Amino acid sequence: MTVRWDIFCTVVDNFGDIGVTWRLARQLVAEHQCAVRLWVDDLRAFERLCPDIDVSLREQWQQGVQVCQWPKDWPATEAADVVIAAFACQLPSAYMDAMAEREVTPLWMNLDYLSAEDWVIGCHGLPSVKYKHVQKYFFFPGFQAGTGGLLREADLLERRRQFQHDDAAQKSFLHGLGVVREPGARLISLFAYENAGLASWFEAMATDVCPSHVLVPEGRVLGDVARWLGVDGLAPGALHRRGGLTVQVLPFVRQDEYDRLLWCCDFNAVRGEDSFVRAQWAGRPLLWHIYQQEEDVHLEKLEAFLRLYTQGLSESAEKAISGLWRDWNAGQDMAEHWKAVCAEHLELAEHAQAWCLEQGSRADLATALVKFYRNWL
Ligand code: TRH
Repeated sequence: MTVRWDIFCTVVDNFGDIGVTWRLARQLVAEHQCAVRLWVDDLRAFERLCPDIDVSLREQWQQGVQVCQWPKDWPATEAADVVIAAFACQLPSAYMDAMAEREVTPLWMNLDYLSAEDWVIGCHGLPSVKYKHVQKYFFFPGFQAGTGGLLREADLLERRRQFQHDDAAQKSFLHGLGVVREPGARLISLFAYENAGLASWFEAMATDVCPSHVLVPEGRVLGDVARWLGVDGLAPGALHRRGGLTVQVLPFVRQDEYDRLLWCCDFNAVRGEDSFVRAQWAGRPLLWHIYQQEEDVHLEKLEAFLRLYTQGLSESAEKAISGLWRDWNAGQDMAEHWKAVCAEHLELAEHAQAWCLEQGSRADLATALVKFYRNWL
């Protein structure tokens, strides 16, 4: 029998909430033959990463997933076999009653935010609160054994490998975005929040003998880029040169295209949660702009990830990459650590591949969720 899943997503801000739940929904349908409804409260955010979405529809099918607008007046609907509340979102009370009224109690899980902190292992899979007799469980993504793993489609790494070995495919993909790769230039993608450290990084690239070509999808960091360039505003298609640095603004592309953009680049600056994971699957060195939280708790998450990620690196490569990440997340001068990262590029590139392979050898998050359900039954 087909297992029915309901995934609930409230878009707090940005694109991570919908980015993660949309990926998970598609994978459950495509690889685990589940029937999935994805309840989303903001279809406009969804439309940015999946332009096929029709924001006027209450219900629509996209890639085998039933996408439903999360209505203000909750309709009478039966609860599914498995219910996922993404990132601690609050389910409609009528839906919670529907869960409690089911003849067979559903499995109810909270899909949590990603963290490399050790406590995650101890909390993953534990019971959380109850609604009537319906028990909720914590499900934590993570990088280590004992966590729920990372979202990764079954064929992802093979598709990525083939693409990275196919110069013509990369050229044609970049061409479609209006990008012509300059011979010898480092190709860098930049997806970040506002960042005061950007000027020092761009300055370092502009004065470097090795040219850099930075691709910036439309988004929050563009204001800092425009300020550094000394221009009034920036829109997709804009291209500016300063010394050895070429800056090019790209449109915000659909999720699958964003993956390919990451696969093409020698270095990827990413942010939040989903692009951060996708950059790791690209197998290339990366820079993470972590989502800022109150009382700087995000800095502990940053350090926890660095502790794991940098294992096995030489002292100089570890210092270079950790230093750069800390500078970026503190909005500080990046010049010194950027130069060090460039000097360590070969080691960091090999390390990124090895990290990707190691993470790729673990069960992916969708498979882990399905297993959790089977074991719970
Ligand atoms: O948009 P984000 O900053 O989302 C954040 C984080 O998830 C954070 O943890 C959360 O608390 C906050 O939202 C509310 O970064 P993230 O997670 O990388 O999500 C971006 C999504 O956008 C990801 O799925 C990739 C996608 N994307 C595209 O589809 N096309 C693009 O051109 C780009 C740049 C991104």
